[in-house]
Amino acid sequence: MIDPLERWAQYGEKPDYAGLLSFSGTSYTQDPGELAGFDVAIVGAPMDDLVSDRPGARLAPRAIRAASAPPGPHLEANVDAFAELRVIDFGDAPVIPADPERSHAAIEATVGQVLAAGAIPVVLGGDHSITEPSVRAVAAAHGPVGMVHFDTHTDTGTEVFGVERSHGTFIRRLVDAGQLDPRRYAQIGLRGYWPGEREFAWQAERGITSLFAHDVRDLGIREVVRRAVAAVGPGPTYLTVDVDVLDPAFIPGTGTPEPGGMTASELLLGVRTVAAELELVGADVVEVIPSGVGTADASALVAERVVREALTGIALHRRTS
Ligand SMILES: [Mn+2]
Repeated sequence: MIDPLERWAQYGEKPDYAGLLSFSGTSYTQDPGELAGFDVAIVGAPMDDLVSDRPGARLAPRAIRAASAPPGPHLEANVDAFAELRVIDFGDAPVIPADPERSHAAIEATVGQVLAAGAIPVVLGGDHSITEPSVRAVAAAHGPVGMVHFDTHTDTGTEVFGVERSHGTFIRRLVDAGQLDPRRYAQIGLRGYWPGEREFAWQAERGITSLFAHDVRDLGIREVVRRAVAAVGPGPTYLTVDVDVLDPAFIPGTGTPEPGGMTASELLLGVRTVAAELELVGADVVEVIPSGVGTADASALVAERVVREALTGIALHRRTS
């Protein structure tokens, strides 16, 4: 295990731009035997072979790690997640360029190692297809999961350009395989022009809860999240955040941008609330295309804060449960 802070120990923090690249400067290991005792492990899933529009999300795990922030208490939630949780960076899954099936197998195996150690995996995508192997591993450990899914799109297609394994189909595949419980599944932030009647009919038949971007606008984020939390309820729950749920103003780099989205403020509060109120057993943030270096990368920066809000919520959840 490597502690990137070691050389700056007397200051209690290191400059974001210096030293080994790990999430928030946490300790780093690639040895599953060293995961014991950790509450959360960060896993990179750097693949974007299954995106239907703009590629580049394979570069996101490094960019999110580089868009870091100093440690300390969350000023609104009044909790320091890194003081209350033991968090480790478990490195990247050994993905294979241009071989999405083997990359998915590598992601499932690496997330499985985190779960076997009793830690919560937090996965940095990658295109949104990486949620399929990640949830598969989580369901193998915990049984079928509930889910809160922030996204512009439902990702419940049967195929995209005739391709069944895609960043637009993994939700249907997980529901059909029995790994995602549709009655404990809520989507937040839907808008735009896809999918169509057939997909929404399929969703309605299975009891999936759909909350749209116009619901966030008309009801407010607190009420929308309250409805999602009520729909999901008790039991193991997975959080997936496709950053294209944000308005492109907040996320200059993403695979399939759609105007008219949520603000960063709404998303960060929503993620923290979901993590605090539900029983999170896994999470991911996906579809970030880096567009700058370090904290100059606004897309990676907001994704880094999404992960921090999830960690803050997990810390709050453990205080009350
Ligand atoms: Mn998506």
